[in-house]
Amino acid sequence: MILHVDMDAFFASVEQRDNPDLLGKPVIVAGHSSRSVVSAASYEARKFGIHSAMPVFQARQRCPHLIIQPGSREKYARDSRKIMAILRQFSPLVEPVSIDEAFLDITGCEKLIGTPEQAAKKIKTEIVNQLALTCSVGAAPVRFLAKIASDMDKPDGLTIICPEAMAQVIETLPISKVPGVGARAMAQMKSLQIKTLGDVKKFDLKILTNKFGSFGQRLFQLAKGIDPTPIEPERPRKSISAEATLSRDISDPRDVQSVLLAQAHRVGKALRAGNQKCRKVSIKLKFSDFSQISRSKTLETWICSSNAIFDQALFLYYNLNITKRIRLVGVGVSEFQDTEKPIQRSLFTDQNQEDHRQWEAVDRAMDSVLAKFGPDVLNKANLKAHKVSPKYIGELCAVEVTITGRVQGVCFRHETHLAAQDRRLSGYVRNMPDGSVQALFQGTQENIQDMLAWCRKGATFSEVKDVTTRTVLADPALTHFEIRY
Ligand code: TTP
Ligand code: MG
Ligand code: MG
Repeated sequence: MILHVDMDAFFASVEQRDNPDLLGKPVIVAGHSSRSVVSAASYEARKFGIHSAMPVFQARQRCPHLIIQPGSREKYARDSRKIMAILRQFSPLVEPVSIDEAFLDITGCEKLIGTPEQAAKKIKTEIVNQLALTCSVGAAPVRFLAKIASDMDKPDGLTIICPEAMAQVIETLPISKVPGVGARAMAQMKSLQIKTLGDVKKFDLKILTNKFGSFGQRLFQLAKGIDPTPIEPERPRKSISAEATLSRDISDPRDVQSVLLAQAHRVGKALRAGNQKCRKVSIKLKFSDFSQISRSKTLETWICSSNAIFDQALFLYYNLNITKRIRLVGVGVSEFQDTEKPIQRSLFTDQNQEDHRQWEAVDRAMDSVLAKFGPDVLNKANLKAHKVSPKYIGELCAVEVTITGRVQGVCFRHETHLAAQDRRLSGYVRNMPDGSVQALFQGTQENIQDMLAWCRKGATFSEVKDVTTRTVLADPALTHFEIRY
């Protein structure tokens, strides 16, 4: 049997425990700014419809006497470690999956800890005795059902799905409760008239994989009560992410770029600290209307430099063509490999890879300086602001430009991109194998001249040696400015 233990209103309960004045009251843990979101809500606050991820101003509207606690991550992490240590007394197979929850495989431990019900009760008592906190426990023959069970009777719950009851639970389990079924999958579920996990069995594997890709295969198995994911005690981190709710909504791509850069730095630092490389980068954007979107990209190479992460994040961002105002920006990485493992390199020298390796060296040097002298000695690169130029008017001219010097790199291309966009230019920028950068600028004579002046000054971190130009025939089909890879 598998147990899943999840603390009740974790951050909020810790605050209530440490400050008895808060007991029985609607409490949330959140930043104090009106733009913050709720991290945790006490069960008293939930009666007002308040939940995690809800904006604080909305929570306040629902409950004017709401108590807002800033919280302390370190304190919660300390308690989390104590909880995991308790769980390890019950089974060697404990897999923490977040700060407040873990799976335990207790198969074969019956002699020591009793039936699943007895074990769950002992765990609950031990956590109350040692930490004065309650948790909810689910027990089931398979992992995903244990997690679902722990959520069935919150708070202070105990739900056991015995092998005989499994088929019935699956039959009636709302499909939205299945881990991995998000808003996008739900729309497809609706079109297939899948309401419960049991309904999935009406479809054959081919249809499911056509609709849902590899997740279709997993759904097919789950519907049959099979969850092959084992409980792995030292399960390595599967993803690292950093996100920020902004102090004001932004829409200027340069502002978005700056926030993406900051998040990419945070993620990159954590990745390198764990001696890992990743090959999947994702971004998450939340808009002023609270809708959100996320996109990810799997690379062919393993990366760990902040700039390589930033590069991919920017690529994803620009591909979305966002026009809405943005309130939250997040960057994440996943699909890890240890740095020590030999990494297959491309047979041909790829300029992007070369960039990544150079940036990785810069980042590692920065990490060690920061670790030694504190976070204030080095400043993050600030992306230059560019003035917005007059509107595009007049005849279409085209100039091919070659820029030499220390010019290649992620930032250079993207800053050139932004500068060209500001000047209403179409065309492209790309790295050349000889180390130079080639660009084509199309627009008005005046704007091209302005752009060339910008090129001579150069982007952040660059040292421009020479800018040569060649007038060429304009290509009216090129209506945007693009980064060519
Ligand atoms: P959860 O276990 O999802 O929630 P919870 O423990 O607060 O409440 P429940 O009783 O329903 O389990 O998350 C654990 C902690 O993680 C939570 O207390 C605060 C933090 N957290 C956030 O900071 N932001 C979030 O959006 C969520 C969901 C959790
Ligand atoms: Mg919890
Ligand atoms: Mg949890």
